[in-house]
Amino acid sequence: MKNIFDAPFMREMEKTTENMYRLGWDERNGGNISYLLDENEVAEYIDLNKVIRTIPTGFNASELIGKIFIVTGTGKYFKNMKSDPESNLGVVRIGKDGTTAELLWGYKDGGRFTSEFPAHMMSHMARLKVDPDHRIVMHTHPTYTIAMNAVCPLDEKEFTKRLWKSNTEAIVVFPDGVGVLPCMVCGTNEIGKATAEKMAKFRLVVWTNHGIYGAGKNMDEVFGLIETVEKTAQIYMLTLGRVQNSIPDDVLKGLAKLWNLKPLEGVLD
Ligand code: 2HA
Ligand code: ZN
Repeated sequence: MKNIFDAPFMREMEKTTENMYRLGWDERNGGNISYLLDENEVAEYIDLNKVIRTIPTGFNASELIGKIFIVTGTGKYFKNMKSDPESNLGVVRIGKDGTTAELLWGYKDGGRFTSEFPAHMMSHMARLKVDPDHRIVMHTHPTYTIAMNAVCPLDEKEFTKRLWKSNTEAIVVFPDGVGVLPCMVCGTNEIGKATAEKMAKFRLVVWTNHGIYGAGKNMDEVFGLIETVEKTAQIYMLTLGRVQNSIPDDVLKGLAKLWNLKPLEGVLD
């Protein structure tokens, strides 16, 4: 067996959570990541026949039976991921009943996966239907995104348009736009279902007064989506009420043409 602490997926989780903490997005235990792993790759590092314990999930994830994820732990701090991955992270496999998770590695202190496990797993199910290469769901609390969401209407097309008009990179990085959910109780199956419904269409979903979800095929893609929203929201908030120059619609259309993008419908028309 190879040493799991050297596994590329472990390094990616450590590096990403460290970056997110450094950027001030993940105070205390804020934020969570789940990463769908390749079974053959995981088998190089851990014995897949040895289940440490089973953990009920409280929802049905039958579409994910047998799939293996590395997931941040509930109550755990991104700040501490790298110094003690075995307590702060877990590798889990969705059990044959679809309603339990089999712990294969980690959560060493008796812990369990993030309280947002429903939103993560339901989002994985939704994204895998539209993108077979999909692997990662990332949730975080970026300051300016939350601030901008608080001063904008809940209408996701309006929110997307305000982002696109503030920074030319925005439409290029997320032509598919940003979904917006109203303020809801987090950590529930209900917010999980609502997030997954948005994920059928969007790779980015804002949770009003809380944070953002991103999804994609690798860490760079998902991190890049969220950091571009956050940077753009920062520009929006720094200029709020004093804007002299916002990006004209014909420049946005020009960018879409140049990069062969299909912008979210109903925003520019
Ligand atoms: O676990 O971010 O949404 C901390 C959170 C809950
Ligand atoms: Zn959160």
